[in-house]
Amino acid sequence: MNETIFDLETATDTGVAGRLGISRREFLKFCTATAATLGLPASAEAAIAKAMESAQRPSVIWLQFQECTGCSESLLRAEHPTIDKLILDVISLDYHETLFAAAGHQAEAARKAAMKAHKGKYVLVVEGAIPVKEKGIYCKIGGQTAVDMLKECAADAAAVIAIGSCASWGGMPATDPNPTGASSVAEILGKTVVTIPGCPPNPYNFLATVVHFLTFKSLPAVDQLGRPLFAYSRLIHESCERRAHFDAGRFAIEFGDEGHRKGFCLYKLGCKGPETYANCPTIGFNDLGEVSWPVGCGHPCIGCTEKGVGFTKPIHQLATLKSVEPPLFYPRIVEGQGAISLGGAALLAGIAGAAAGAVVVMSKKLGKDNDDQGKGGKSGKSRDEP
Ligand code: FSX
Ligand code: SF4
Ligand code: F3S
Repeated sequence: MNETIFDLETATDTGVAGRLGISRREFLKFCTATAATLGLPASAEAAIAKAMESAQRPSVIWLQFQECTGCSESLLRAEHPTIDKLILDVISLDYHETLFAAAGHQAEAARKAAMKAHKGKYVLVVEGAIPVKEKGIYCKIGGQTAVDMLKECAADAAAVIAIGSCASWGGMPATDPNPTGASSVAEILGKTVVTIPGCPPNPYNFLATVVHFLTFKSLPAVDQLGRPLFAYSRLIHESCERRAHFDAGRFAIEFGDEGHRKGFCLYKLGCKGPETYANCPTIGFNDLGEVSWPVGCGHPCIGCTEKGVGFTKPIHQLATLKSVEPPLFYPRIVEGQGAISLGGAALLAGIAGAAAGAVVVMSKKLGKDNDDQGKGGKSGKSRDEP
């Protein structure tokens, strides 16, 4: 059987790239990076590019309940190529309270119309927790409780994605004593849904999930909490740029002390990286380089992606060490140093998820001398620089 060959060289000249106002090269780089984020081989680039070129944009209904809108904000603030443009190009956002120009009855009518027109085919994205105490009166939209609106919209959805920690497991609104009975999407629907926790979540994890759905017509593999394995299968502690200091017993003890200024490990300041599953250190936020994540900026991870850790454990409480074994992907700081190409790193990282993270960590760790480690591994360069 002859398969249709998708021509990467020509297909995007007038397609997504043209619509977004970015170069074809930038678009293909994005497809490659998304494939790596998803833990897929580079050959998946063509399939991703083809799916994103498709004229059939899935209808998305985006609900917002008990939250701060940080999830939407983080999506809109991402750059290179601007993720908001990408998202709005590959999906048809038919209902979003913050972004809609419409208001009141007009907005609600648009939601109902989209649900009817795309029955069984639309993607439902939920941001924020859902209060259940006092029959759900603590969050109402257009006179309807959040509980009822979620159930109504989920009934005919092709897929449900809970974005942010609030929707994923209750997050900040569910903090003890949880006066409103803030609950997760899965608790309300009584089934596992795909969750993208984080407060806010990393927009690339959401985008990669949507691209997976577009490309393969299915959502990515998830763990028992609904978190995509490509993003949440590794502890932050495994990929952290300060891990060599942890292994060497070099810790910041107080904010601003010598260890803190030198970029030592933040474990004794309460860093929850050792019990938090997320890819923050490997993909960072906002394309600002390797300091653009909490620990990179000198603040302990508070475990915002992890139920029972974020907004639950006091910030200065020591983390539970879920794994004490040093990572496989970089040498101890007392060992000799070598050099490795990105290609070689990718090969060793394999394709089983978080490959991009492994590449970044290996490339950062190998080829650096002990003195550089003592400075916290900060080169001042962006991730894209050699
Ligand atoms: Fe929650 Fe998202 Fe934190 Fe805020 O809306 S995960 S409070 S960043 O916005 O839901
Ligand atoms: Fe990094 Fe925190 Fe682990 Fe230290 S404890 S290595 S700062 S994740
Ligand atoms: Fe959250 Fe920790 Fe990442 S606080 S953003 S899970 S580094």
